[in-house]
Parts: sequence; structure tokens; C-alpha cells
Amino acid sequence: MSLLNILRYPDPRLHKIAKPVTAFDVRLKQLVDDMAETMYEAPGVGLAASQVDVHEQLVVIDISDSKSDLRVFINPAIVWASDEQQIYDEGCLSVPGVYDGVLRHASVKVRALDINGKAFETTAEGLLAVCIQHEMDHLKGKVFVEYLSPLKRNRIKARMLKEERENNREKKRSGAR
Ligand code: GNR
Ligand code: NI
Repeated sequence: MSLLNILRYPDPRLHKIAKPVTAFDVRLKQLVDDMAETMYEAPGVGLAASQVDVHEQLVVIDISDSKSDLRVFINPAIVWASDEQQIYDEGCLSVPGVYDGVLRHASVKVRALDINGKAFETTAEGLLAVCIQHEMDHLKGKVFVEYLSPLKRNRIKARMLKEERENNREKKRSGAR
């Protein structure tokens, strides 16, 4: 098990399009383990492979309070979405400290493969529906701040770049000693 580095907005690698997973081997199981560990440690309720610079259609989610209900979605596709929509105050491990309302389908039916390559379907509502749609956006290279107004997005981008500069400066300072 190992922790993976989470890319931060506006890293251009967050906008790469993920390719379908084709091999259900040990390497995939290792990657799922590492992504789950990274998500729990962050802590977050979901993580898409794109966020750890692996551009394959793989998502882990755990919305349980006990952190004991890991869900793995490989090559996920939305096969039905409700007309009803809901606004949820979203955050993202790739945009730390930022929370804002995003309008999405209130309920979605998802078809995906499990860790062994077996197909399954699940219908989600509430936070799980939000999370699945948020993670599937990552696989398409989309970060939730892209739903916000250009003004908000530009402010967020500027804040993230400033934090990155400060982090780099701090890293250099502590490394120089
Ligand atoms: O940890 C997360 N919390 C969250 C809260 C509201 C809506 C979506 C999310 S997903 C996020 C983890 C993450 O960045 N996944 O890509
Ligand atoms: Ni995210």
C-alpha cells in the first residue's frame, strides 16, 4: 500500500481524457488499494484515477461514516439520469478549501465493471449520485470549478497558484537547511 500524490487544480493533467481499463490484473488491484488508501487518508469520499495522474476510467467512492463501504467503478457509464436536479455544495481534493454549489441530476443509474471485470448496475441518489457524477467528470478531464462562473473560477485559479508558489517556497526553504 502506498499514498499517491493528488494533482491540484489548475494542473493541466487534470484535463486529460481517461481511457477504458482493459486488464483486470494485479496491477489494477494494487492501484485500487493505493487509491482507496489515498482517499481515506485525505480524507475524501471519492477519488478518480485522473487525480493521481493515471488516465484510466477508474473511480473509488466511500460515502459511509464508518469508512467501511468501498465502492469501485471501472469504465462507468450513466445509463439513465433523472430529470429532477439538485444543487449540492461540492468540494474536491484537487481544489482544497473550495466549496460551491453545483447543479446535477438528483438520481443516476450507472453501469460499470467491478475489480474482476464483472458488469454491475446501481442506482444512486443523494450524495452518492453527486459523487459518481463528480468522479465521472474527472475521467472526462472536467473539474467541478468549471461549472462555476468565470469570475469565481479565475479567483480560485489565482488562489491555487498563489498557494502553490508559497508551498514551493516553503519546500525550498526547509530543503536548504
Ligand atoms: O471528498 C470529496 N467530497 C465531495 C463533497 C461533495 C461533492 C463531491 C465530493 S468528491 C470529493 C473528493 C474528490 O475530489 N473526488 O474527486
Ligand atoms: Ni474531485
